[in-house]
Amino acid sequence: MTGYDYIDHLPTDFTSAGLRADVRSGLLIDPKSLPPKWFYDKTGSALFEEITRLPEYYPTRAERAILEHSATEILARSGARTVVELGSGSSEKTRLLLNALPTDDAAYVALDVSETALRQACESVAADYPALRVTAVRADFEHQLSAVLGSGSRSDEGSTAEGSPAQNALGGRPPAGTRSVAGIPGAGVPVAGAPAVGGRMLAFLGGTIGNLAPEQRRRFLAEVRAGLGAGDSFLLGADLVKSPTVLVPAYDDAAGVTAAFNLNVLEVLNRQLAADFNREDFEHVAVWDPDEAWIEMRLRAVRPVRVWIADLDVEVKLTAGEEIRTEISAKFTHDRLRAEFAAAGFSPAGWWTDSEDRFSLSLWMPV
Ligand code: AVJ
Repeated sequence: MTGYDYIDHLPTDFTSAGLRADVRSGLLIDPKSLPPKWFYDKTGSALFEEITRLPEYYPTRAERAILEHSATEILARSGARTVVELGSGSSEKTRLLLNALPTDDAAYVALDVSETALRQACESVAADYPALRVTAVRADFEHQLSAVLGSGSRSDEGSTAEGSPAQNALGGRPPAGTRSVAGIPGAGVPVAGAPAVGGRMLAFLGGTIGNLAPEQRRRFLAEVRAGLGAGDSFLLGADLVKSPTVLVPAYDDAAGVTAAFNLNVLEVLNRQLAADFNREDFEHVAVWDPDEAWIEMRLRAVRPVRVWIADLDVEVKLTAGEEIRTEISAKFTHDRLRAEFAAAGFSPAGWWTDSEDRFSLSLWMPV
């Protein structure tokens, strides 16, 4: 196997249409907010990679330590031959999971919204794991999971409507001759990302689940559950509740990288929507909300601000001190995760933390 297959599930106007809708529903009402997914343009993705190396930002290192220690055990418990990763980004930590896959007849499917990130990651994974079947799927995991996973396990094959390419991306074997040429989008062509035997382990690493508000999270877990069948499993990386003296600096580092990451979203709006935000008008704020158990990142106007968003033909006004919420990053306890997964129809199959109990990996099976 050389190269990788590429499937694009996103409409071509995904970015512009989604960003416009989010700006309308987030900045034209009070209190103001923007979803965190717009952080990750080229600059934002590079700044995030820099964040993961900061002394204050422990989650990436803690998660990597768990994977280094326990990836083999996790894979053995899951019984998976296919790893499907949601929000794969650079796929860097994922390699620790891939190392633990069987060397024959195994597959890796990476899902991300960024074509650049997907292609870079899958190209290098395919080069370093020549026996692995690698598929890149450009999709929004919050809204397109059922299209990507199909509904239920592959043992449902034949009993469910799997005729449409959109439903067949990862589930079953493709009709002969329908594999796309490696690296070339195979216009609507079903591509088998999964081998015929062995379960699929859906991996959602990094603590990104913390970006979802409780109701969003509930819907997400329900969709994951609906997409998994017998033999499949879900591996979650989740950051744990701890002292604000550790949490707050992780989101407000001394070098100001997180501040630059937060402020960069204004440049995204300037470029994508022809807005005229001036980043000097805002300061980075990170606060711990103990009732919600989440970190909130905000951009606070340091003076009265008027911004013209040309593409939307609207003006946004902020008073001095007014804040735009740009991210929530929820932190969890073992009990909380167990309760939410039980409510979504999962049973626990494993729990691993780093030596300082800062971060968790947990494995769940559909009931
Ligand atoms: C990529 C969502 C896991 O919430 O810790 C890092 C993003 N924001 N610093 C997180 C982030 C500020 C990160 N996630």
